[in-house]
Amino acid sequence: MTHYQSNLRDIRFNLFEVFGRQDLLGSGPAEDMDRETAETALAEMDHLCRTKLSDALLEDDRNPPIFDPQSHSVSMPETTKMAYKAYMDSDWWRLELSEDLGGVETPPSLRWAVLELILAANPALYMYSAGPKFGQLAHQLGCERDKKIAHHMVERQWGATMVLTEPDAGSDVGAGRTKAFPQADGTWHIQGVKRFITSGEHDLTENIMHLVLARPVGVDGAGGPGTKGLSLFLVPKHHFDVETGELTGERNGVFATNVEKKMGLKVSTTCELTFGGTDVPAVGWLLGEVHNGIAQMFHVIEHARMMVGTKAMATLSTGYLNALEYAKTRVQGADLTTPAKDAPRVTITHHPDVRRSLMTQKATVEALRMLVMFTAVQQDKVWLAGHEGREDKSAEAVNDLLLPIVKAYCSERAWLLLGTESLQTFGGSGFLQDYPLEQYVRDAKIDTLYEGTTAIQGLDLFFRKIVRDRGRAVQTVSAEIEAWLETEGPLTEERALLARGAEDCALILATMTQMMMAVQERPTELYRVGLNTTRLLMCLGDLLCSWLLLRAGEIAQAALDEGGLSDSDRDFYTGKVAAAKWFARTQLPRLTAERKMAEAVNLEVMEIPEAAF
Ligand code: ST9
Repeated sequence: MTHYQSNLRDIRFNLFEVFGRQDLLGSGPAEDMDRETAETALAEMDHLCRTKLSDALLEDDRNPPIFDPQSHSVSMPETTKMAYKAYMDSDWWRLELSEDLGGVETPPSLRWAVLELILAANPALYMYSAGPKFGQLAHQLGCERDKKIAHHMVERQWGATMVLTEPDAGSDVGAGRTKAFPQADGTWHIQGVKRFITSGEHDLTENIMHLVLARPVGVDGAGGPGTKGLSLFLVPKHHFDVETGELTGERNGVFATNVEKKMGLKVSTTCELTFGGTDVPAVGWLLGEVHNGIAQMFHVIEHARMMVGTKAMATLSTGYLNALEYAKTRVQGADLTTPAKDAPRVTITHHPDVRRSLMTQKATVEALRMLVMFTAVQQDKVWLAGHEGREDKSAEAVNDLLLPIVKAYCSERAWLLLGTESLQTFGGSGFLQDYPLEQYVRDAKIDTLYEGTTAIQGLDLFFRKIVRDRGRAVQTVSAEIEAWLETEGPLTEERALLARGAEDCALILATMTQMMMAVQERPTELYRVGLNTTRLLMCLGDLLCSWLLLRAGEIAQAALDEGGLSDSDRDFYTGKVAAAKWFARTQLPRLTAERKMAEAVNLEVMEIPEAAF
């Protein structure tokens, strides 16, 4: 039986009952993607995940890829190879591509809804299969040559990687030392060592296209210090004919020089790549023939941050559903109100603390799904505007604001709850490999780390997405929450909690803004801001999630009030109302305490000597 469990009912509820995505389907740019096709995509992807994609995740955790340092090659386990082939044969990855590259125009909200499924079943497969999507970027940003290469990347289904990190340049990408030397024929030779490269080496595809940040040498106006001096290069593993895409049989000078041994997600290779470390030069092309590397790479990073948040949510979803299934059958102890020694034993769902745990898991994962979907709705607006030849700057800014929250809040909440609640539901059995939870915990930890740690997301949120934006996007979202609070709705107690929570968040923000204003006078005020950036991110996550769940809860309450529901729908809507109330009542009151802590932050922790730690 597969480890993978999905909640299609909740995904459909979000898409169609809360966010009205059917209005985008079957017309305009998504003419070929009508509601029926969307439903088919969800159902078929779910079936594929259940039958062909999910088993490899667990099996190959125990049987990970094998690295041969002599040949610098990786042999992937057969199970993963078969699963990968099944996914590529299914063509569902084409939902992420535009029509001119052989894709099916699909609103981002539906794409992320479908991707949630594979990210729960086998996230490594998604990452290995992302080559065509990288091709989309090369097509979008590239010159005529790059567009040809992009077509090969899609048609020949090459793998691809994002290559930023170096041994001494992790969060600080601008410290990267890899160099790029221009050649007379217009190509570049790349030299340096890159680390932590996801999917950097494998034998799933005939070629791998590396998108590499490197610092040009001896070129006017390029190659300066920091991130702005980095340019982006397309560097293939194997040389090929640019016109036809046929491999020439020659190896390019980029080699895997290590594959990391990791805590989790073992089937996804994490490689050290050495460029130009032998006699064979690592030849690349400058993407778009412009020196604008970090901005170009951020197209990939933004997509990957959304992907990581969605992956975290998806893992918590399958984790919770596994825990729920176990709890419904696990008989242990008597009901708390029947203390007699010979009282009948009950399933653990009868115990208050198990109910607390299950409802916390349910409410959180449903909240995270809504956060992902709400963000994807902003992407829908940007996507639609693009197709109509205009820009939606407001939606772009709100999407930018939400991305660090999706990435960091989803990953922190998911990792924590998978360990403290989902695994815990199994008691000691959760520690065993008989159940998938111990692996989910290991696999999900990386989500708080890669694609920018939680600390980086907190800095990005405050300094770039709020201060630099002059608070416009945050104001747009808070106005939306306020407008909702002004409407009438049945969950009055929880609405009052939300109003209080919104005030607390506004006060945290005001406190941090005041600290910023005092920086000229006292530069160390920046430390006080820095001591609050992660707190702010998590608080905004709590607030947004509470609001979204309450919106869902009131829609569910209306359906219950209207009546005429099937048993399963009645249960579903009852659960939605309960989850909304639970989350608001357990999370929102904490915001007042967080606000007080934010206001009270002082510099003591910065002033004690390092040796005192
Ligand atoms: C990794 C791999 O961890 C993990 C898994 C990979 C899975 C791969 C599969 C995914 C599939 C994806 C396919 C996608 C294909 C794409 C499709 C698209 C059609 N937003 O503040 P400054 C830019 S990899 C946007 O001064 P510092 C901006 O251009 C490793 N842009 O930064 C800005 O210029 P300006 C992941 C942003 O102090 C410029 O950068 N590593 C943003 O120089 C400079 O900005 C990391 O994530 C943003 N939020 O550098 C690194 N921020 O200001 C983490 C910056 O003029 N570290 N830019 O606009 C950071 O993010 C740092 O904050 C830093 C700081 C490096 C940016």
